[in-house]
Order: sequence, then C-alpha cells, then structure tokens
Amino acid sequence: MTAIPKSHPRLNSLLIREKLVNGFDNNLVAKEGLLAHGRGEAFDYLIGEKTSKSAKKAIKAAAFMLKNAENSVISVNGNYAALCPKEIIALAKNTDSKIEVNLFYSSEKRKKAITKILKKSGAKEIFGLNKKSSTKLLGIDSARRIVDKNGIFSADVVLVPLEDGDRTIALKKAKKKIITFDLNPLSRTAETADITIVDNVTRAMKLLVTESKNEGKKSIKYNNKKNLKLSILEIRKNLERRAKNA
Ligand code: PTJ
Repeated sequence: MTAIPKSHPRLNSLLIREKLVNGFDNNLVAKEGLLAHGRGEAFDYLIGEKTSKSAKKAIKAAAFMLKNAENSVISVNGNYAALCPKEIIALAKNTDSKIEVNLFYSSEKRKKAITKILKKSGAKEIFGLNKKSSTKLLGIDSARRIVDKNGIFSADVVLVPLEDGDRTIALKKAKKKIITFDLNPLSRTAETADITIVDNVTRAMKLLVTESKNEGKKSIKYNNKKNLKLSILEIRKNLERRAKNA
C-alpha cells in the first residue's frame, strides 16, 4: 500500500517513483536505474511535467516510422519494463514490432523478471533470451552489444528508450533508424537518434500507443535537430516564466 497522500501536489511523479522502487524490489530495475530515474525526474521538472509541443510532433513521427518499418524492434531495459509494460505490448501489437530485452547491467535474474512482467502483460514472443541466436554489435563494449540475430541485429528501426550511451551511434553505423524517449534533450542518445521524444516515457508511451492505432500512411515533415532545439527552447521559456513569477 502506498504511503503517498492522494492530495499530494506531485502525486503523479511520486507514483512513478514508486513504480521504479517496486521494480527494483522485484529485480526488474538495476540499482543504477534508480539513479537514471532521478536524472530524468530533474528534467521532467524543467519541462513542466507535461507533454510539450515538440514531444507531440516527435510522437507523430515515431508512430509513422514504426508503422512503415519492415522489421522494427522495441528494445526493453529494466526501467522501461517497470514503468510501462502494458504500453510496450500495445505498441508492439499496433506497429507489428518485435520485443527484445537488452540490458546494460545484464543478469539472468533480471532478464527473467523482465520477461515475466512482459509475458504477464500479454507478450507472446520475446527476443534477447536465447544465447544460440545471439550475436555482437560492433562498436559497443557493454553488455548492450549482445543482440538477437532475429531481433535488433536484423532490424531496420529500433526503439531505444531511456539510455544515455553509445549504442545509438553503433546502431546508426549498422544502418538502423533509431527512436528514443529521453527527458534529457542533451543526452548522447537524444542527440544521435533519428527521432527523440523529450517527454516522460509514462506520458509519451500512452500517446504513442494511441497515435500508432491510426492508419500510419500520413507522413509528417520532421527534422530531429530542429525539434531538439525546440524542446530546449521550451525548457528555457518555462524557466523564464517561473523566474518572472518567482
Ligand atoms: O536496465 P539496464 O540494465 O539496461 O539499465 C538501464 C539504465 C537506465 C540504468 C541505463 O540505461 C542507464 O544508466 O541510463 P542513463 O545513462 O542514466 O540514461 C538514462 C536516460 O533516461 C537519462 O538521459 C534520463 O534523463 C532519461 N530518463 C530517465 N527516466 C526517464 C527518462 N526519460 C524519459 N522518461 C523517464 N521516465
């Protein structure tokens, strides 16, 4: 039972934090995942804890890219699995994407716990578990280099959520299109992805699931560099407004 009063002004944010802590207690989330969440939470404060105009545009572009991919894969880490397992399954269904567990702090125990929650939420097939079909991605030293031959390795579009790392550059060198969720528009993954959704994954995944129910044939004009600039300007505007009222 939660100790958080329903009237708390930052109820949503505290409930998200609680999901992460429960995820840690249930072996889904790495200890470092709690720190990663803290980094995100700070940026969520700066963006005003709501989905911005730039994020909405990126969500539209992401839905189009996923719907029009030949072989799209949703890469799942501990934080993502703890925060939105149902939405991961719904998005995979709507966009005909595969699901692959790919961890930085990899362990069999965590892979098992993540698989369990994904299956409980409706996943049929999960990649990244079978050592026989695994291979290595060039240009990465961490455990994230171990990918499934039939999953991330052969994908044309990969959704890489909540990571500030070198995997996106390696995936880009392997000619893949990358979509990410990152509250920090300045992270390495945010800056190198093809589509960066600067929003809390808990809000953005719901919108992306809804958006991906649409036909998916209407392309939009999208430039990630321009959109990232817009998201930084949105943060500045937000801070200026707060400073004025301080
Ligand atoms: O489960 P594993 O073993 O694969 O480990 C995953 C973590 C998250 C620990 C690992 O990828 C990591 O250390 O991540 P970083 O390098 O701290 O990067 C996480 C990024 O996600 C940061 O740029 C945060 O701003 C961002 N972030 C954190 N929480 C959220 C978020 N972005 C969107 N929504 C969030 N809720």
